[in-house]
Amino acid sequence: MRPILYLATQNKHKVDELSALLQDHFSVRDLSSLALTEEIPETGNTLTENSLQKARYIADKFQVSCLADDSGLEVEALQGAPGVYSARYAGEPKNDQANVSLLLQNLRGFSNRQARFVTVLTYFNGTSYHSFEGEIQGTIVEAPRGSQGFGYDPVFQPENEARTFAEMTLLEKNQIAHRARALEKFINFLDKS
Ligand code: ITT
Repeated sequence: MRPILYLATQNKHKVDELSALLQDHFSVRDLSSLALTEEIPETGNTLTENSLQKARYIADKFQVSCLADDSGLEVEALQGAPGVYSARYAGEPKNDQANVSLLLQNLRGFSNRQARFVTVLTYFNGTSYHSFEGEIQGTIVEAPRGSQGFGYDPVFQPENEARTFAEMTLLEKNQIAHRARALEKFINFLDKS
């Protein structure tokens, strides 16, 4: 029987992407079966700190094995912004469209559109915490394209691709993206331990 793994995220799109990649290894659960009413806090200064904080929060509160995800988009011409502040780039409450609009506005006039997406996954196995990082390089396009995915997907075009992430299916994105690359490291770790 596959062990149960809770996904310590309140982002439904992350649940979809992670579940598709984890189904052979775990019986994956989202947080809907746990009595969580508040937002999971993320007050760290780095993706790694936030990822660990989210995993700890769910593990401490519910005593379950879990996997947390903190991700960010780092844009070269903006000195790495929005980075760890990607979710709230345009302020509270979190809003994907407002974040994308602000990003395009702040990049207006820049010829350097180089960016990278990074995910840090943190796994709690019942006794210890383990983090795994994945990244993908790409560029920020001039105007949003595509209707799939979420967040910054309509403006992020991965390297060696003519489409943005939002023009790809979930399966196509999952073959190359930052989250999938972090997850591959996690699976390798599981296979070795
Ligand atoms: P949880 O904290 O509950 O996991 P969140 O949406 O707040 O969910 P993050 O703190 O990791 O997640 O925020 C990252 C931001 O970057 C957020 O605005 C996302 O929409 C965006 N983002 C994360 N992964 C992405 C991806 O694969 N494609 C596009 N945008 C993404």
